[in-house]
Amino acid sequence: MRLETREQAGLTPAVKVLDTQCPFCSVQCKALVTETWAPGASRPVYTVEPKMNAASEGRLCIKGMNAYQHALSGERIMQPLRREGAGFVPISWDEALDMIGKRVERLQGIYGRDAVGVYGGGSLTNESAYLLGKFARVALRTKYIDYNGRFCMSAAASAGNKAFGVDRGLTNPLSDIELAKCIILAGTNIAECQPTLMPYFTRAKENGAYLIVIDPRETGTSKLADLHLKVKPGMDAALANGLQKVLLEEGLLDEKFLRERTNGFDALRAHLTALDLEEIAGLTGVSAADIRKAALAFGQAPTGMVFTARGVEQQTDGYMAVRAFLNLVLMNGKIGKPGSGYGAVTGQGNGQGGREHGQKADQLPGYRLIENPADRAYIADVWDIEPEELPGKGVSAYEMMEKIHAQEIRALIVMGSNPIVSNPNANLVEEGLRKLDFLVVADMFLSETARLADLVLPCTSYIENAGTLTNLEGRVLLREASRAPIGESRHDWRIMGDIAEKLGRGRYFRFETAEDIFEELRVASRGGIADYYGITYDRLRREEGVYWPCPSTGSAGEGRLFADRFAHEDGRAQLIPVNNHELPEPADDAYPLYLTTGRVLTQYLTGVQTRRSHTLAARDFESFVQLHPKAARAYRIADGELVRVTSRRGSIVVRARVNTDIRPDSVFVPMHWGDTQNVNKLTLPELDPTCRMPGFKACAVRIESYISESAVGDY
Ligand SMILES: Nc1nc2c(c(=O)[nH]1)N[C@H]1C(S)=C(S)[C@@H](COP(=O)(O)OP(=O)(O)OC[C@H]3O[C@@H](n4cnc5c(=O)[nH]c(N)nc54)[C@H](O)[C@@H]3O)O[C@H]1N2
Ligand SMILES: Nc1nc2c(c(=O)[nH]1)N[C@H]1C(S)=C(S)[C@@H](COP(=O)(O)OP(=O)(O)OC[C@H]3O[C@@H](n4cnc5c(=O)[nH]c(N)nc54)[C@H](O)[C@@H]3O)O[C@H]1N2
Ligand code: SF4
Ligand SMILES: [Mo]
Repeated sequence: MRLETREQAGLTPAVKVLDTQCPFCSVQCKALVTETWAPGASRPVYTVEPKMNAASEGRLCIKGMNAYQHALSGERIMQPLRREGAGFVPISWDEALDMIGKRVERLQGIYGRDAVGVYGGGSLTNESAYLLGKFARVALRTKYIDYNGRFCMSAAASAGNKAFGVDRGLTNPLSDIELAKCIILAGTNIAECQPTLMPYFTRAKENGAYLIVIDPRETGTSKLADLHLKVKPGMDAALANGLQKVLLEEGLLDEKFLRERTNGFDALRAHLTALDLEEIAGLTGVSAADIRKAALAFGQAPTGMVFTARGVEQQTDGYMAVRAFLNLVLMNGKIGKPGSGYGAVTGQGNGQGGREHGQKADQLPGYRLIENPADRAYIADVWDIEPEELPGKGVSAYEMMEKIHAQEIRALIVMGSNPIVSNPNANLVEEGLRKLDFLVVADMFLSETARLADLVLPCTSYIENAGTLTNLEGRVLLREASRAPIGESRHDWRIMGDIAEKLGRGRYFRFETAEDIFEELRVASRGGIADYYGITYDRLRREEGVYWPCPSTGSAGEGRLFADRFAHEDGRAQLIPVNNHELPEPADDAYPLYLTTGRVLTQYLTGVQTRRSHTLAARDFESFVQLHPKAARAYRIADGELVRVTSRRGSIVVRARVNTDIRPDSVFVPMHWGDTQNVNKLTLPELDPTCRMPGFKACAVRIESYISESAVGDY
């Protein structure tokens, strides 16, 4: 007879440790989730502890600490769901896959292959993001694929590509931050959005760094600043022009660097000379004295770094606004050295890797271009198809929604996004998605978008799904998974393979593990800008992350870029004159306030996951509108009351938070809530002409008390 162990006999707790990584932001903090079954207990207890790794240095924020709660939530979808009337019925995978095969074939038969679109996300692992691009082009053979990163990284990505010849979030490793003597944080709220990075900035301050924050609001980040420039929403390009003008006037230029390593300074000089600082002060709402103070601090510091995030980038001039900050860095020669560089603070967990391997409308793996004949030939060879079989380029995320609305796209497969809440001009997006002949959503939960679907496919969560993710530094990390998929949920990459089989294209998608896919990705990215060829799972296990570009298994990967040359063919960076932005929708008598949008510490994106974590939901259960006491007085609104916020496109109702942290001419609403609190019902459909980024962060609104006039407070 076999003796029971003490654990099997229920005498000591059964303990299982899951070695994992937070599913949320771009820092990708490592964590250990421990599941303990006490003897006789009916459910396990979970504890979470941070795990040491180079980026997070062993920290975790409140979202990472509580992420396991959504993964283990009773609301997880356990089986494929088919729409029936107003509700859903569970069906088998066989039925679900059959349905996809038949509907896709029928719709493509009638309307052509491009009638089916694919919409991905920056939470997907590199393996799934890579495969999604291949799935669209090889299984569905459609040109329409794009992803939510369009709303996130596209402005900084195009600016990096044009200015430097490459786009990688940070040009320097995080460890360089403490070497910077002046740091500009423009439109980035690190304290709430990448909280575990804050110690890098506090260490820099301890080393004597001067910190400048550019944000229309006082935030957890600006509280650390030596100088806070409370810019008017959308006016960063003008502000950055002002900073450059002062550098020019004060002779704070790195002439040698400009001569030897850049192109385009003469045109930039002429442009800056013609600008007027007082006019810029008027446009930006920042005094000329403060602009001068900031410019001198940056220009005179021996080292310095500039970081931008969505405050600067989610504008209809996002691309040019980032270019303006890159001009500033280059004019002063502050790049490619220890403690000097630029960073676009990446957003989603795999916001970096998710934009490198083919989820974008115009892209093939390794940052290759779908319109470039050599790139097409290379990838066709890796995929074992003819180059002519590859479709051309499609359109950006929001433009796909317009094509859906116009019924040019008749079916959509969504993987890793909740577009009905996260797209601008959400009313039009919802109208469009309702018109689709066939909407398939792969998700862990019935998100607002999944609720509209014809078919919902249950995918695995971060603790079940192994794969690589690339953090904001360009460091590739391996997320292990030691928990089996719950219910009948399947990994995203498996779902794609299963659908491909039904479409008769299965032979291109027969992978057993995520590592098998990574092995193909390595080859597909080889020789591209984002070269992962030298990275293997084995190395990732041993080395706790490897930076790209990494062309060979012997290569260490590059932590700091541009020490000797930029990635353009001539090795030089490109400067460019940038116009002061004109807002697409200036405030006027009917819509007198600027609405800007963003994030709070406890919630993540459209909140589908964080609202299902009881600890996080309890902290911020509903949305709000932040407004200044002056605005509250003018529009007779009391703190805590319900307010209707209206733009030319729609209206929402949220609770007032009145405080002096925000400019009197602006209001702020977070993006984490859907339905009647979906701030994107208000935002603009206009896109940046270069990168197709929406202007999420500046449109005109009016506000009024929702309940009654009698609730007016006395300030
Ligand atoms: N807690 C939390 N963390 C997150 C996320 C989350 O949802 N929740 N999302 C992740 C993702 S995907 C992303 S992209 C990042 C986003 O990270 P951030 O870009 O840092 O976050 P946001 O709050 O969108 O915007 C940053 C700041 O820009 C300011 N801002 C608004 N308009 C303007 C403007 O016109 N100019 C300037 N200079 N500033 C302006 C806002 O007041 C805000 O404080 O965060 C990641 N981390
Ligand atoms: N007004 C306004 N709008 C914004 C922004 C803003 O600042 N203001 N920010 C924009 C930005 S930067 C971003 S990144 C977007 C993001 O917005 P969305 O793309 O909508 O991102 P999420 O809310 O993370 O949606 C992800 C969905 O995928 C599911 N999911 C999570 N992980 C996985 C996975 O591994 N596989 C699959 N199949 N599903 C998964 C989640 O449950 C959730 O339903 O929003 C943009 N919209
Ligand atoms: S949300 Fe970001 S900072 Fe917080 S634990 Fe997760 S990865 Fe780390
Ligand atoms: Mo993002």
